[in-house]
Amino acid sequence: MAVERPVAPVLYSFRRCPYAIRARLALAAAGLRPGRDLELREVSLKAKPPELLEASAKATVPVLVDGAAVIDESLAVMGWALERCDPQGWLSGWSTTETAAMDALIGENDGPFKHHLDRFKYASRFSADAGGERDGHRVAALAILCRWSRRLEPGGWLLGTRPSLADWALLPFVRQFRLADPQRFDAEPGLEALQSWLARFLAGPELAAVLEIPWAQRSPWPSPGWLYHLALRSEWQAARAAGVYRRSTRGRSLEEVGFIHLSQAHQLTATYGRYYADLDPGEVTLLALDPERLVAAGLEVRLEPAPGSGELFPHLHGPLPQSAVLWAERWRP
Ligand SMILES: N[C@@H](CCC(=O)N[C@@H](CS)C(=O)NCC(=O)O)C(=O)O
Repeated sequence: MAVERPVAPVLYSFRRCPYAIRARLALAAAGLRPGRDLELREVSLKAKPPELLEASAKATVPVLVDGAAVIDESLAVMGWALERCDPQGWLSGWSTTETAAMDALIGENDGPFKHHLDRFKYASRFSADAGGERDGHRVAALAILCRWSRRLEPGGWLLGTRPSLADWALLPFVRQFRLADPQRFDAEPGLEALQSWLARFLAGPELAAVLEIPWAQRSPWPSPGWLYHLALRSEWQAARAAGVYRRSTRGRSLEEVGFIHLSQAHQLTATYGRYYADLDPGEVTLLALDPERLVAAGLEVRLEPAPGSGELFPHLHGPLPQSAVLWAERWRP
């Protein structure tokens, strides 16, 4: 009798998102690994997969889907992970007063600090007077950092002699502040304790691990809800300039074949192996297509059998408009 395997939890994540980074830190600390204990789905924030939108209406990352449960706040994902296993005592072993201090620090980070950080780091998105206001937000964020720095004993952590949930939850945001101007951050007076606090995290293995594969994928997860085309990079670049793509497959045009060869997500690896494996992967671009946008553009996609195997492949009958392309990424076998 076939034994049904439990479906692993799914984590929707974005490599550079500080909220997703802190969730990954906790999941990794709990001993969980992508591929073994959970499925990691890297997303493009500009083109979120339909599965994420269906799971969580607000569709921010991270989102953890565990069976029927949808956890769509990074702190709750951290709690989910540490409830399973908290070997370093991020959450356990602290007094009620210490836990309240942790909550206050995280609240200050997620509230006022993040507010100023965004307006300092992404000034042009928030205001026309980018330059002047930007400095004001930097100063305000810096005042919070100085307060945090004063809490730290030299060589210590926010709540004493070992790192707690607060240190790990704040880390990606302080790192992001530093990344906006690393030299200035490192030379900032009054911040010495926090500078060495951050430097220790930056040199350690935990943060490095969740910024690398398998925790941080370089390309978005190919949703089964979308369609795909493997293109030669040079041909895709030429098409972008023209606004429309008219190649059918490698070495053949839409006019010669009558349609553009597409793949479903599960067919991609085999398609690459059959037609592009002799090329440097950097020469191949993966295009993710939104079937709804193709239909809206008056185009028809038919599932048709491939000669020989009879396997059904989607065929696009018409030129591919750039507007239907959700993302184009270097192919990563
Ligand atoms: N309160 C949420 C915030 C998560 C959040 O805002 N994530 C950003 C990326 S860093 C996001 O997904 N933004 C949605 C978007 O850009 O569309 C949490 O803690 O998980």
